[in-house]
Amino acid sequence: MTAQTTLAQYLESHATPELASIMTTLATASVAISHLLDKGALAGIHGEAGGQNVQGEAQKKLDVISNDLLLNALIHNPNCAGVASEELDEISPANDDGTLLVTFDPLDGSSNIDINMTVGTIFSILPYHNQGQKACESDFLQKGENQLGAGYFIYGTSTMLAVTFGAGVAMFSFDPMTQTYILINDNVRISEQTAEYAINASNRRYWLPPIQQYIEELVQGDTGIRQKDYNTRWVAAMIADVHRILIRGGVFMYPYDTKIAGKAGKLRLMYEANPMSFVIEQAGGASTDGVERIMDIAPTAIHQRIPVVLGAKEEVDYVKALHETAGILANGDRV
Ligand code: FDP
Ligand code: ZN
Repeated sequence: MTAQTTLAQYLESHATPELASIMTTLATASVAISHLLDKGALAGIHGEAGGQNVQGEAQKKLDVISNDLLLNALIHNPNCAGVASEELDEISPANDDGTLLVTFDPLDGSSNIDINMTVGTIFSILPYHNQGQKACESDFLQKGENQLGAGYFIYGTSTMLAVTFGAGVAMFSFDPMTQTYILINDNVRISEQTAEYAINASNRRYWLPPIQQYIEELVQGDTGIRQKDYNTRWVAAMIADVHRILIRGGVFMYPYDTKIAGKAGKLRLMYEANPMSFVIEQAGGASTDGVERIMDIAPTAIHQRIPVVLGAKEEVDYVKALHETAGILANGDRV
């Protein structure tokens, strides 16, 4: 039997001591979150915050508990200069001498908790350059290109971790016996082609013409210009849809739509789009808002939303080409 590589051993040779330390903090918090999810209804964590559990005690929603766990752990890590969470309006400064900033979505797909379906924690690690000063929101507003590390913990039928430090993607599986993450693939790759796509088609009438055209072509399958059949998969938790793509390929879209005026897509640039784009690109895929590479976009606000098309490179490039041909920007404006 070959020796197993633990996350700690992997980090020793693939990450700086600072990044390794942040990753260890994130992994420890993920294990606590995973245990709470295992207990499910018995832990009184289902339902809305502000409600009561079966013992009549005040109840917190699990996304709030996960946020608190991650935040408390990170701000006590001396390498962490600041934290931004999808759950909190304001960023949280941590240690002025830290060299790293962390953003996270504590529980992506949280509407899945009550139905016992997959959720996960997405994280992104950025450099911090203003040592000696308290971190503020503008320190976080860096392009995804600057990320030093990113990935996700997925709490599905088993708990897994996918992570990149800019030299490929590694995947780990949590071993409940030893309570450690074990390396299962040190070079995750996704195919440039696919016959599987993920989109919430109920928004169809609100999409821009290039996305309408693209999905129409896929739906026509082997009777249309793509000349092959496509299959749809939609878990409705980005984390699960992206994980599926890492495992067996595909393309995921939450494009711009006109359903709510002034809302530029649903997903968040700093907590969802950038970290997932880093992972997908490092596995050989591509990621765009329809026009620009997501990791080239300069953020303007910490909770900024953005359209997302990511996964199999050929499909992502094709969607980009459709926008170009139509002369349409990712936000619906004309070029
Ligand atoms: P959720 O609101 O449950 O956190 O983060 C947004 C997100 O989930 C994504 O994970 C998911 O892909 C998307 O919303 C699902 O949106 P729809 O309900 O509009 O399909
Ligand atoms: Zn989310």
